[in-house]
Amino acid sequence: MTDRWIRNAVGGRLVDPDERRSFPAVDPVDGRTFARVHEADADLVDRAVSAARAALTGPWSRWSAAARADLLRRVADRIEQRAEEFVAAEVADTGKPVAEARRLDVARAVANFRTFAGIATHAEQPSFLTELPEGRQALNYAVRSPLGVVAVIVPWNLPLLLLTWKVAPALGCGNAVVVKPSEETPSTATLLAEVLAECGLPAGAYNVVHGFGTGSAGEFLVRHRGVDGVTFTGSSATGSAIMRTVAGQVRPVSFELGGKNAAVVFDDADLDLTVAGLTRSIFANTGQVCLCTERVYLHRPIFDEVAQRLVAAARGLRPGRPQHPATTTGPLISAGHRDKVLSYYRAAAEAGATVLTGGGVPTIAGAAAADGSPDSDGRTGGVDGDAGLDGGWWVEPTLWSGLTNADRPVREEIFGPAAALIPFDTEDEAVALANDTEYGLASSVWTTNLGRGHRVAQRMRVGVSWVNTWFLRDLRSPFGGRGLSGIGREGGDFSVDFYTELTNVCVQI
Ligand code: NAD
Ligand code: 6OD
Repeated sequence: MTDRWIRNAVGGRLVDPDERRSFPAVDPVDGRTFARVHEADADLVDRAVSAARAALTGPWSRWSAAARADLLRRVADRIEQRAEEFVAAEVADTGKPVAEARRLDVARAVANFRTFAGIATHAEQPSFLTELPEGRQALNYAVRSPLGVVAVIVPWNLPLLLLTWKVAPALGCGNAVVVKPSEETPSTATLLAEVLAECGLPAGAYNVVHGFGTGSAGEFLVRHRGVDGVTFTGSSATGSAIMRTVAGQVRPVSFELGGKNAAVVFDDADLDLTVAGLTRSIFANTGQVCLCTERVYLHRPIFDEVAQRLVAAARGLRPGRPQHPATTTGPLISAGHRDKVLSYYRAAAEAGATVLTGGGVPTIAGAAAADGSPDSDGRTGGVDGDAGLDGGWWVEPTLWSGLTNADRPVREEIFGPAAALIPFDTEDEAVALANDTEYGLASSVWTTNLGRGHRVAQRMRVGVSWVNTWFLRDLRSPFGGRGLSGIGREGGDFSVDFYTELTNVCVQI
Protein backbone atom coordinates (compact mmCIF):
# COMPACT_ATOMS: atom_id res chain seq x y z
CA MET A 1 0.00 0.00 0.00
CA THR A 2 1.40 3.38 -1.00
CA ASP A 3 1.31 6.46 1.23
CA ARG A 4 1.80 8.89 -1.67
CA TRP A 5 -1.18 11.15 -2.43
CA ILE A 6 -2.22 13.06 -5.52
CA ARG A 7 -4.19 16.01 -4.25
CA ASN A 8 -6.86 18.42 -5.38
CA ALA A 9 -5.91 22.09 -5.68
CA VAL A 10 -8.49 24.66 -4.58
CA GLY A 11 -8.10 28.38 -3.98
CA GLY A 12 -4.33 28.30 -4.37
CA ARG A 13 -3.70 25.43 -1.90
CA LEU A 14 -3.32 21.67 -2.14
CA VAL A 15 -6.21 20.12 -0.22
CA ASP A 16 -5.51 17.60 2.56
CA PRO A 17 -6.66 14.21 1.27
CA ASP A 18 -9.68 12.42 2.68
CA GLU A 19 -8.85 8.76 3.38
CA ARG A 20 -12.50 7.80 2.85
CA ARG A 21 -12.67 9.12 -0.73
CA SER A 22 -9.80 7.85 -2.80
CA PHE A 23 -8.91 5.69 -5.75
CA PRO A 24 -5.63 4.15 -6.86
CA ALA A 25 -3.22 5.63 -9.40
CA VAL A 26 -2.06 2.58 -11.34
CA ASP A 27 1.05 2.22 -13.50
CA PRO A 28 -0.16 0.74 -16.83
CA VAL A 29 3.27 -0.79 -17.40
CA ASP A 30 2.92 -3.38 -14.64
CA GLY A 31 -0.47 -2.79 -13.01
CA ARG A 32 1.04 -1.62 -9.71
CA THR A 33 -0.55 1.13 -7.59
CA PHE A 34 1.93 3.97 -7.07
CA ALA A 35 -0.26 6.58 -5.35
CA ARG A 36 -3.75 7.30 -4.03
CA VAL A 37 -5.85 10.01 -5.61
CA HIS A 38 -8.21 12.10 -3.48
CA GLU A 39 -11.62 11.98 -5.20
CA ALA A 40 -13.36 15.36 -4.96
CA ASP A 41 -16.94 15.20 -3.70
CA ALA A 42 -19.70 17.67 -4.66
CA ASP A 43 -18.75 19.95 -1.78
CA LEU A 44 -15.11 20.20 -2.85
CA VAL A 45 -16.14 20.85 -6.46
CA ASP A 46 -18.41 23.61 -5.17
CA ARG A 47 -15.47 25.10 -3.22
CA ALA A 48 -13.33 24.98 -6.37
CA VAL A 49 -15.96 26.77 -8.45
CA SER A 50 -16.45 29.38 -5.68
CA ALA A 51 -12.67 29.94 -5.50
CA ALA A 52 -12.58 30.44 -9.27
CA ARG A 53 -15.48 32.88 -9.13
CA ALA A 54 -13.81 34.81 -6.33
CA ALA A 55 -10.62 35.05 -8.43
CA LEU A 56 -12.64 36.73 -11.18
CA THR A 57 -13.44 39.64 -8.94
CA GLY A 58 -10.12 39.68 -7.03
CA PRO A 59 -6.64 40.88 -8.02
CA TRP A 60 -6.54 38.52 -11.05
CA SER A 61 -9.35 40.51 -12.68
CA ARG A 62 -7.14 43.61 -12.66
CA TRP A 63 -4.14 42.03 -14.39
CA SER A 64 -3.47 43.51 -17.81
CA ALA A 65 -3.27 41.27 -20.87
CA ALA A 66 0.47 41.96 -21.00
CA ALA A 67 0.92 40.87 -17.38
CA ARG A 68 -1.00 37.68 -18.07
CA ALA A 69 1.20 37.04 -21.12
CA ASP A 70 4.31 37.48 -18.96
CA LEU A 71 2.91 34.96 -16.51
CA LEU A 72 2.37 32.42 -19.32
CA ARG A 73 6.01 32.89 -20.40
CA ARG A 74 7.22 32.35 -16.82
CA VAL A 75 5.12 29.19 -16.63
CA ALA A 76 6.70 27.89 -19.85
CA ASP A 77 10.17 28.58 -18.43
CA ARG A 78 9.33 26.90 -15.14
CA ILE A 79 7.95 23.78 -16.84
CA GLU A 80 11.23 23.60 -18.76
CA GLN A 81 13.17 23.89 -15.49
CA ARG A 82 11.04 21.16 -13.88
CA ALA A 83 10.74 19.14 -17.09
CA GLU A 84 12.05 15.89 -15.65
CA GLU A 85 9.42 15.99 -12.87
CA PHE A 86 6.70 16.43 -15.49
CA VAL A 87 8.18 13.64 -17.59
CA ALA A 88 8.31 11.29 -14.59
CA ALA A 89 4.71 12.14 -13.61
CA GLU A 90 3.40 11.66 -17.15
CA VAL A 91 5.29 8.39 -17.56
CA ALA A 92 4.04 7.04 -14.22
CA ASP A 93 0.43 7.75 -15.25
CA THR A 94 0.58 6.58 -18.88
CA GLY A 95 3.50 4.15 -19.20
CA LYS A 96 4.66 5.91 -22.39
CA PRO A 97 8.38 5.87 -23.25
CA VAL A 98 10.33 8.57 -21.39
CA ALA A 99 11.80 9.87 -24.64
CA GLU A 100 8.32 10.40 -26.08
CA ALA A 101 7.03 12.16 -22.95
CA ARG A 102 9.99 14.53 -23.19
CA ARG A 103 9.79 15.10 -26.94
CA LEU A 104 6.03 15.46 -27.27
CA ASP A 105 4.07 15.94 -24.07
CA VAL A 106 6.30 18.20 -22.00
CA ALA A 107 7.71 20.09 -24.98
CA ARG A 108 4.16 20.84 -26.17
CA ALA A 109 3.11 22.03 -22.70
CA VAL A 110 5.93 24.58 -22.91
CA ALA A 111 4.94 25.54 -26.47
CA ASN A 112 1.28 25.90 -25.47
CA PHE A 113 2.13 28.48 -22.80
CA ARG A 114 4.59 30.37 -25.04
CA THR A 115 2.26 30.43 -28.03
CA PHE A 116 -0.78 31.68 -26.15
CA ALA A 117 1.30 34.33 -24.38
CA GLY A 118 1.72 35.88 -27.82
CA ILE A 119 -1.87 35.45 -28.92
CA ALA A 120 -4.00 36.55 -25.97
CA THR A 121 -2.51 40.08 -26.00
CA HIS A 122 -3.39 40.61 -29.66
CA ALA A 123 -7.05 39.63 -29.66
CA GLU A 124 -9.04 41.36 -32.36
CA GLN A 125 -11.67 43.83 -31.07
CA PRO A 126 -13.67 44.70 -34.22
CA SER A 127 -15.06 48.20 -34.75
CA PHE A 128 -17.41 49.75 -37.31
CA LEU A 129 -18.27 53.33 -38.08
CA THR A 130 -21.95 53.34 -39.02
CA GLU A 131 -23.43 55.96 -41.38
CA LEU A 132 -26.81 57.22 -40.14
CA PRO A 133 -29.38 59.52 -41.87
CA GLU A 134 -28.73 63.26 -41.90
CA GLY A 135 -24.97 62.91 -41.64
CA ARG A 136 -24.99 61.41 -38.17
CA GLN A 137 -22.76 58.49 -37.23
CA ALA A 138 -22.44 55.73 -34.69
CA LEU A 139 -19.26 54.11 -33.52
CA ASN A 140 -19.59 50.40 -32.82
CA TYR A 141 -16.70 48.71 -31.10
CA ALA A 142 -16.58 45.30 -29.50
CA VAL A 143 -14.71 44.75 -26.25
CA ARG A 144 -13.61 41.36 -25.05
CA SER A 145 -13.99 40.11 -21.49
CA PRO A 146 -13.16 36.70 -20.07
CA LEU A 147 -15.77 33.97 -20.50
CA GLY A 148 -15.66 33.52 -16.71
CA VAL A 149 -15.30 30.29 -14.77
CA VAL A 150 -14.29 27.65 -17.30
CA ALA A 151 -14.59 23.92 -16.66
CA VAL A 152 -11.71 22.14 -18.39
CA ILE A 153 -12.26 18.38 -18.73
CA VAL A 154 -9.56 16.33 -20.38
CA PRO A 155 -8.76 12.68 -21.20
CA TRP A 156 -5.84 10.40 -20.40
CA ASN A 157 -4.04 9.94 -23.70
CA LEU A 158 -1.93 13.13 -23.80
CA PRO A 159 -2.81 14.48 -20.36
CA LEU A 160 -0.46 17.45 -19.98
CA LEU A 161 -0.49 18.42 -23.66
CA LEU A 162 -4.28 18.52 -23.83
CA LEU A 163 -4.66 20.21 -20.42
CA THR A 164 -2.24 23.03 -21.21
CA TRP A 165 -3.70 23.44 -24.72
CA LYS A 166 -6.82 24.72 -22.93
CA VAL A 167 -5.47 26.19 -19.69
CA ALA A 168 -2.90 28.45 -21.41
CA PRO A 169 -5.42 30.35 -23.59
CA ALA A 170 -8.05 30.34 -20.83
CA LEU A 171 -5.67 32.05 -18.38
CA GLY A 172 -4.20 34.23 -21.12
CA CYS A 173 -7.71 35.60 -21.69
CA GLY A 174 -8.20 36.26 -17.96
CA ASN A 175 -10.49 33.38 -17.04
CA ALA A 176 -10.45 31.26 -13.90
CA VAL A 177 -10.45 27.51 -14.49
CA VAL A 178 -11.52 24.39 -12.67
CA VAL A 179 -9.85 21.43 -14.32
CA LYS A 180 -10.92 17.81 -14.08
CA PRO A 181 -8.14 15.57 -15.39
CA SER A 182 -8.86 11.99 -16.29
CA GLU A 183 -9.08 9.60 -13.34
CA GLU A 184 -6.41 7.54 -15.16
CA THR A 185 -3.84 10.36 -15.34
CA PRO A 186 -4.16 12.77 -12.41
CA SER A 187 -0.50 13.63 -11.71
CA THR A 188 0.49 16.44 -14.05
CA ALA A 189 -2.58 18.61 -13.37
CA THR A 190 -1.62 18.80 -9.69
CA LEU A 191 2.05 19.42 -10.55
CA LEU A 192 0.94 22.27 -12.82
CA ALA A 193 -0.92 23.82 -9.84
CA GLU A 194 2.42 24.03 -8.02
CA VAL A 195 4.12 25.63 -11.00
CA LEU A 196 1.36 28.20 -11.57
CA ALA A 197 1.50 29.22 -7.91
CA GLU A 198 5.33 29.51 -8.06
CA CYS A 199 4.95 31.79 -11.09
CA GLY A 200 2.59 34.13 -9.26
CA LEU A 201 -0.88 33.14 -10.50
CA PRO A 202 -3.38 34.53 -7.96
CA ALA A 203 -5.18 32.02 -5.74
CA GLY A 204 -8.32 30.51 -7.26
CA ALA A 205 -7.50 31.19 -10.91
CA TYR A 206 -6.46 27.52 -11.39
CA ASN A 207 -8.16 24.73 -9.46
CA VAL A 208 -7.97 20.95 -9.85
CA VAL A 209 -10.67 18.47 -8.89
CA HIS A 210 -9.89 14.78 -9.25
CA GLY A 211 -12.40 12.04 -9.85
CA PHE A 212 -14.51 10.22 -12.38
CA GLY A 213 -17.24 11.34 -14.78
CA THR A 214 -20.84 10.33 -14.10
CA GLY A 215 -21.78 10.66 -10.40
CA SER A 216 -18.37 12.11 -9.58
CA ALA A 217 -16.25 15.24 -9.98
CA GLY A 218 -16.77 15.51 -13.76
CA GLU A 219 -20.55 15.56 -13.55
CA PHE A 220 -20.57 17.74 -10.38
CA LEU A 221 -18.47 20.27 -12.27
CA VAL A 222 -20.43 20.51 -15.51
CA ARG A 223 -23.73 20.57 -13.56
CA HIS A 224 -22.54 23.46 -11.37
CA ARG A 225 -24.42 26.70 -12.04
CA GLY A 226 -21.30 28.72 -11.28
CA VAL A 227 -19.59 27.42 -14.42
CA ASP A 228 -19.80 29.76 -17.42
CA GLY A 229 -18.51 27.43 -20.14
CA VAL A 230 -17.17 23.93 -20.67
CA THR A 231 -14.19 22.97 -22.78
CA PHE A 232 -13.92 19.22 -23.15
CA THR A 233 -11.65 16.73 -24.87
CA GLY A 234 -12.70 13.10 -24.78
CA SER A 235 -15.00 10.57 -26.32
CA SER A 236 -18.03 11.46 -28.41
CA ALA A 237 -20.31 9.59 -25.97
CA THR A 238 -19.10 11.70 -23.04
CA GLY A 239 -19.38 14.87 -25.13
CA SER A 240 -23.00 14.01 -25.78
CA ALA A 241 -23.62 13.37 -22.05
CA ILE A 242 -22.02 16.72 -21.12
CA MET A 243 -24.11 18.49 -23.73
CA ARG A 244 -27.28 17.10 -22.16
CA THR A 245 -26.12 18.20 -18.71
CA VAL A 246 -25.30 21.79 -19.69
CA ALA A 247 -28.32 22.18 -21.97
CA GLY A 248 -30.50 23.38 -19.10
CA GLN A 249 -28.04 26.14 -18.25
CA VAL A 250 -27.41 27.16 -21.91
CA ARG A 251 -23.61 27.31 -21.58
CA PRO A 252 -21.07 27.50 -24.42
CA VAL A 253 -19.18 24.31 -25.08
CA SER A 254 -16.05 23.49 -27.05
CA PHE A 255 -15.76 19.79 -27.81
CA GLU A 256 -12.73 17.93 -29.22
CA LEU A 257 -13.99 14.36 -29.54
CA GLY A 258 -13.17 11.00 -31.05
CA GLY A 259 -12.01 10.12 -34.54
CA LYS A 260 -11.89 7.30 -37.07
CA ASN A 261 -9.22 8.85 -39.21
CA ALA A 262 -8.31 7.77 -42.73
CA ALA A 263 -5.06 7.87 -44.66
CA VAL A 264 -5.22 7.75 -48.47
CA VAL A 265 -2.05 6.61 -50.26
CA PHE A 266 -1.74 7.05 -54.04
CA ASP A 267 0.58 5.01 -56.23
CA ASP A 268 2.72 8.09 -56.91
CA ALA A 269 3.52 8.56 -53.20
CA ASP A 270 7.08 8.67 -51.88
CA LEU A 271 6.87 5.31 -50.17
CA ASP A 272 9.73 5.83 -47.71
CA LEU A 273 8.11 9.01 -46.44
CA THR A 274 4.67 7.43 -46.50
CA VAL A 275 5.55 4.27 -44.61
CA ALA A 276 7.41 6.26 -41.94
CA GLY A 277 4.47 8.67 -41.65
CA LEU A 278 1.85 5.92 -41.53
CA THR A 279 3.82 3.98 -38.94
CA ARG A 280 3.75 7.02 -36.65
CA SER A 281 0.13 7.80 -37.41
CA ILE A 282 -1.06 4.27 -36.64
CA PHE A 283 1.15 3.37 -33.69
CA ALA A 284 2.18 6.61 -31.93
CA ASN A 285 1.29 6.56 -28.24
CA THR A 286 0.14 2.94 -28.78
CA GLY A 287 -2.58 4.24 -31.10
CA GLN A 288 -4.03 6.35 -28.32
CA VAL A 289 -4.10 9.72 -30.11
CA CYS A 290 -7.42 11.02 -31.36
CA LEU A 291 -5.67 11.85 -34.65
CA CYS A 292 -4.27 8.34 -35.17
CA THR A 293 -5.01 6.58 -38.44
CA GLU A 294 -7.21 3.49 -38.12
CA ARG A 295 -8.20 3.20 -41.82
CA VAL A 296 -5.55 3.10 -44.55
CA TYR A 297 -6.81 3.24 -48.14
CA LEU A 298 -4.10 2.05 -50.52
CA HIS A 299 -4.04 2.48 -54.31
CA ARG A 300 -4.23 -1.09 -55.59
CA PRO A 301 -0.86 -1.14 -57.49
CA ILE A 302 1.07 -0.40 -54.27
CA PHE A 303 -1.13 -2.31 -51.82
CA ASP A 304 1.16 -5.30 -51.32
CA GLU A 305 4.38 -3.32 -51.04
CA VAL A 306 3.02 -0.82 -48.52
CA ALA A 307 1.34 -3.60 -46.52
CA GLN A 308 4.60 -5.56 -46.30
CA ARG A 309 6.58 -2.50 -45.27
CA LEU A 310 4.03 -1.52 -42.62
CA VAL A 311 4.06 -5.04 -41.21
CA ALA A 312 7.85 -4.89 -40.93
CA ALA A 313 7.62 -1.51 -39.19
CA ALA A 314 4.98 -2.80 -36.75
CA ARG A 315 7.13 -5.80 -35.92
CA GLY A 316 10.07 -3.49 -35.29
CA LEU A 317 8.29 -1.69 -32.45
CA ARG A 318 9.73 -2.62 -29.06
CA PRO A 319 7.54 -2.71 -25.96
CA GLY A 320 9.29 -2.35 -22.64
CA ARG A 321 9.97 -0.26 -19.58
CA PRO A 322 9.49 3.46 -20.37
CA GLN A 323 12.94 4.30 -19.00
CA HIS A 324 14.80 1.89 -21.30
CA PRO A 325 16.28 3.69 -24.32
CA ALA A 326 15.40 0.78 -26.66
CA THR A 327 11.68 0.98 -25.80
CA THR A 328 9.60 2.44 -28.61
CA THR A 329 6.05 1.56 -27.56
CA GLY A 330 4.11 1.57 -24.30
CA PRO A 331 1.07 -0.24 -22.93
CA LEU A 332 -2.56 0.80 -23.19
CA ILE A 333 -3.86 2.97 -20.39
CA SER A 334 -5.95 0.47 -18.39
CA ALA A 335 -7.29 -3.06 -18.13
CA GLY A 336 -10.71 -1.80 -19.24
CA HIS A 337 -9.28 -0.13 -22.32
CA ARG A 338 -7.29 -3.23 -23.18
CA ASP A 339 -10.50 -5.30 -22.99
CA LYS A 340 -12.10 -2.85 -25.44
CA VAL A 341 -9.19 -2.96 -27.89
CA LEU A 342 -8.97 -6.76 -27.72
CA SER A 343 -12.72 -6.96 -28.39
CA TYR A 344 -12.02 -5.24 -31.74
CA TYR A 345 -9.18 -7.68 -32.42
CA ARG A 346 -11.75 -10.48 -31.97
CA ALA A 347 -14.38 -8.63 -34.03
CA ALA A 348 -11.90 -8.27 -36.90
CA ALA A 349 -11.15 -12.00 -36.84
CA GLU A 350 -14.89 -12.79 -36.75
CA ALA A 351 -15.46 -10.48 -39.72
CA GLY A 352 -12.99 -12.58 -41.70
CA ALA A 353 -9.98 -10.25 -41.57
CA THR A 354 -6.55 -11.47 -42.52
CA VAL A 355 -4.33 -10.60 -39.56
CA LEU A 356 -1.17 -9.33 -41.25
CA THR A 357 0.57 -8.89 -37.90
CA GLY A 358 -0.34 -8.82 -34.22
CA GLY A 359 -3.88 -9.53 -33.11
CA GLY A 360 -3.15 -10.44 -29.50
CA VAL A 361 -1.14 -9.79 -26.36
CA PRO A 362 2.66 -9.73 -26.71
CA THR A 363 5.13 -11.78 -24.74
CA ILE A 364 7.37 -9.18 -23.18
CA ALA A 365 7.72 -10.05 -19.54
CA GLY A 366 11.37 -10.97 -19.61
CA ALA A 367 10.43 -14.53 -20.52
CA ALA A 368 10.91 -14.07 -24.23
CA ALA A 369 14.01 -12.00 -23.66
CA ALA A 370 15.40 -14.62 -21.30
CA ASP A 371 15.04 -17.67 -23.53
CA GLY A 372 15.37 -15.71 -26.76
CA SER A 373 12.49 -17.54 -28.41
CA PRO A 374 10.46 -15.56 -30.92
CA ASP A 375 6.69 -15.15 -30.60
CA SER A 376 4.20 -15.95 -33.37
CA ASP A 377 5.19 -12.78 -35.24
CA GLY A 378 8.88 -13.47 -35.07
CA ARG A 379 9.52 -10.98 -32.27
CA THR A 380 12.10 -11.84 -29.69
CA GLY A 381 10.27 -10.00 -26.93
CA GLY A 382 10.88 -6.83 -25.01
CA VAL A 383 14.06 -5.09 -24.03
CA ASP A 384 16.31 -6.20 -21.18
CA GLY A 385 15.00 -5.67 -17.68
CA ASP A 386 11.38 -6.16 -18.56
CA ALA A 387 10.62 -8.83 -15.97
CA GLY A 388 7.35 -8.09 -14.18
CA LEU A 389 5.62 -6.37 -17.06
CA ASP A 390 3.09 -9.16 -17.50
CA GLY A 391 0.81 -7.29 -15.07
CA GLY A 392 0.57 -4.36 -17.52
CA TRP A 393 -1.94 -3.58 -20.27
CA TRP A 394 0.01 -4.59 -23.37
CA VAL A 395 -1.37 -5.44 -26.81
CA GLU A 396 0.34 -6.20 -30.09
CA PRO A 397 0.52 -3.61 -32.86
CA THR A 398 -1.98 -4.99 -35.36
CA LEU A 399 -2.73 -4.66 -39.08
CA TRP A 400 -5.58 -6.24 -40.99
CA SER A 401 -6.49 -6.71 -44.63
CA GLY A 402 -9.74 -8.18 -45.96
CA LEU A 403 -12.06 -5.82 -44.04
CA THR A 404 -14.44 -3.31 -45.65
CA ASN A 405 -16.11 -0.10 -44.51
CA ALA A 406 -19.09 -2.19 -43.44
CA ASP A 407 -17.14 -3.95 -40.67
CA ARG A 408 -17.27 -2.72 -37.06
CA PRO A 409 -13.47 -2.40 -36.61
CA VAL A 410 -13.48 -0.06 -39.64
CA ARG A 411 -16.46 1.99 -38.47
CA GLU A 412 -15.91 2.42 -34.71
CA GLU A 413 -13.06 4.16 -32.92
CA ILE A 414 -10.70 1.55 -31.43
CA PHE A 415 -8.13 3.93 -29.90
CA GLY A 416 -5.41 1.30 -29.99
CA PRO A 417 -2.44 0.32 -32.20
CA ALA A 418 -4.48 -1.16 -35.03
CA ALA A 419 -5.50 -0.30 -38.57
CA ALA A 420 -7.32 -1.87 -41.50
CA LEU A 421 -5.62 -1.74 -44.94
CA ILE A 422 -8.19 -1.44 -47.75
CA PRO A 423 -7.50 -1.15 -51.52
CA PHE A 424 -9.02 1.44 -53.89
CA ASP A 425 -8.83 2.06 -57.64
CA THR A 426 -9.79 5.70 -58.29
CA GLU A 427 -9.43 9.08 -56.59
CA ASP A 428 -13.20 9.49 -56.27
CA GLU A 429 -13.52 6.06 -54.71
CA ALA A 430 -10.76 6.87 -52.19
CA VAL A 431 -12.46 10.12 -51.16
CA ALA A 432 -15.83 8.39 -50.83
CA LEU A 433 -14.35 5.60 -48.69
CA ALA A 434 -12.47 8.06 -46.46
CA ASN A 435 -15.56 10.23 -45.94
CA ASP A 436 -17.82 7.25 -45.25
CA THR A 437 -17.85 7.77 -41.47
CA GLU A 438 -19.83 9.62 -38.81
CA TYR A 439 -16.57 11.06 -37.47
CA GLY A 440 -14.68 13.97 -39.04
CA LEU A 441 -11.52 14.75 -37.14
CA ALA A 442 -8.39 14.25 -39.27
CA SER A 443 -7.04 12.64 -42.43
CA SER A 444 -3.82 12.37 -44.38
CA VAL A 445 -3.18 12.11 -48.11
CA TRP A 446 0.08 10.72 -49.46
CA THR A 447 1.05 11.66 -53.03
CA THR A 448 3.80 13.45 -54.97
CA ASN A 449 1.19 14.99 -57.30
CA LEU A 450 0.77 18.51 -55.90
CA GLY A 451 -2.60 19.15 -57.53
CA ARG A 452 -4.00 15.87 -56.33
CA GLY A 453 -2.70 16.49 -52.82
CA HIS A 454 -4.56 19.81 -52.52
CA ARG A 455 -7.65 18.52 -54.31
CA VAL A 456 -8.11 15.42 -52.18
CA ALA A 457 -7.15 17.16 -48.91
CA GLN A 458 -9.87 19.77 -49.48
CA ARG A 459 -12.49 17.12 -50.21
CA MET A 460 -11.91 15.38 -46.88
CA ARG A 461 -14.83 15.99 -44.49
CA VAL A 462 -12.58 16.64 -41.47
CA GLY A 463 -11.26 19.45 -39.31
CA VAL A 464 -7.58 18.71 -39.94
CA SER A 465 -6.40 17.50 -43.38
CA TRP A 466 -2.72 16.66 -43.80
CA VAL A 467 -0.76 16.07 -47.04
CA ASN A 468 2.46 14.02 -46.85
CA THR A 469 2.65 14.47 -43.08
CA TRP A 470 0.78 13.73 -39.88
CA PHE A 471 0.39 15.54 -36.53
CA LEU A 472 2.37 18.53 -37.77
CA ARG A 473 0.86 21.38 -35.77
CA ASP A 474 0.92 25.15 -36.00
CA LEU A 475 -0.79 26.21 -32.79
CA ARG A 476 -2.27 29.30 -34.44
CA SER A 477 -4.33 27.21 -36.86
CA PRO A 478 -7.91 26.02 -36.19
CA PHE A 479 -8.11 22.61 -34.53
CA GLY A 480 -11.27 20.54 -34.05
CA GLY A 481 -13.60 18.10 -35.70
CA ARG A 482 -16.85 17.72 -37.61
CA GLY A 483 -19.73 15.32 -37.05
CA LEU A 484 -19.13 13.03 -34.06
CA SER A 485 -15.62 14.51 -33.73
CA GLY A 486 -16.65 17.73 -32.09
CA ILE A 487 -18.07 21.21 -31.94
CA GLY A 488 -16.03 24.39 -32.42
CA ARG A 489 -12.37 25.09 -33.08
CA GLU A 490 -9.53 25.97 -30.72
CA GLY A 491 -6.03 27.20 -31.56
CA GLY A 492 -4.71 30.77 -31.93
CA ASP A 493 -7.48 33.34 -32.32
CA PHE A 494 -10.06 30.56 -32.41
CA SER A 495 -9.23 29.81 -28.77
CA VAL A 496 -9.53 33.49 -27.94
CA ASP A 497 -13.01 33.46 -29.49
CA PHE A 498 -14.08 30.64 -27.18
CA TYR A 499 -12.43 31.92 -23.99
CA THR A 500 -13.82 35.47 -24.29
CA GLU A 501 -17.21 37.11 -24.57
CA LEU A 502 -17.74 40.10 -26.88
CA THR A 503 -19.73 43.13 -25.84
CA ASN A 504 -20.53 45.52 -28.66
CA VAL A 505 -20.58 49.17 -27.53
CA CYS A 506 -22.59 51.45 -29.81
CA VAL A 507 -22.07 55.20 -29.36
CA GLN A 508 -24.18 57.61 -31.36
CA ILE A 509 -21.98 60.55 -32.36
P1 NAD B 1 -13.77 9.99 -21.83
O1 NAD B 1 -14.80 10.72 -22.61
O2 NAD B 1 -14.14 8.69 -21.23
O3 NAD B 1 -13.26 10.88 -20.61
C1 NAD B 1 -12.73 12.17 -20.82
C2 NAD B 1 -12.91 12.97 -19.54
O4 NAD B 1 -14.30 13.18 -19.30
C3 NAD B 1 -12.35 12.29 -18.30
O5 NAD B 1 -11.76 13.27 -17.48
C4 NAD B 1 -13.63 11.73 -17.65
O6 NAD B 1 -13.52 11.54 -16.27
C5 NAD B 1 -14.62 12.81 -17.97
N1 NAD B 1 -16.02 12.41 -17.95
C6 NAD B 1 -16.53 11.18 -18.28
N2 NAD B 1 -17.88 11.22 -18.16
C7 NAD B 1 -18.23 12.48 -17.79
C8 NAD B 1 -19.46 13.13 -17.51
N3 NAD B 1 -20.63 12.48 -17.60
N4 NAD B 1 -19.43 14.43 -17.14
C9 NAD B 1 -18.27 15.09 -17.04
N5 NAD B 1 -17.06 14.53 -17.27
C10 NAD B 1 -17.05 13.23 -17.65
O7 NAD B 1 -12.52 9.86 -22.79
P2 NAD B 1 -11.16 9.10 -22.51
O8 NAD B 1 -11.43 7.63 -22.54
O9 NAD B 1 -10.51 9.69 -21.31
O10 NAD B 1 -10.29 9.53 -23.80
C11 NAD B 1 -10.32 8.88 -25.01
C12 NAD B 1 -11.27 9.57 -25.97
O11 NAD B 1 -10.92 10.93 -26.10
C13 NAD B 1 -11.19 9.02 -27.37
O12 NAD B 1 -12.50 8.93 -27.89
C14 NAD B 1 -10.39 10.05 -28.13
O13 NAD B 1 -10.60 10.09 -29.52
C15 NAD B 1 -10.85 11.30 -27.48
N6 NAD B 1 -9.88 12.38 -27.67
C16 NAD B 1 -10.17 13.38 -28.56
C17 NAD B 1 -9.24 14.40 -28.79
C18 NAD B 1 -9.49 15.53 -29.77
O14 NAD B 1 -8.73 16.50 -29.75
N7 NAD B 1 -10.48 15.46 -30.63
C19 NAD B 1 -8.04 14.39 -28.11
C20 NAD B 1 -7.77 13.34 -27.22
C21 NAD B 1 -8.71 12.34 -27.00
O1 6OD C 1 -2.19 19.04 -30.96
C1 6OD C 1 -3.17 19.45 -30.34
O2 6OD C 1 -3.32 20.64 -30.03
C2 6OD C 1 -4.24 18.51 -29.97
N1 6OD C 1 -5.34 19.05 -29.41
C3 6OD C 1 -4.06 17.20 -30.18
C4 6OD C 1 -5.00 16.22 -29.88
C5 6OD C 1 -4.62 14.93 -29.85
C6 6OD C 1 -5.54 13.90 -29.54
O3 6OD C 1 -5.29 12.92 -28.90
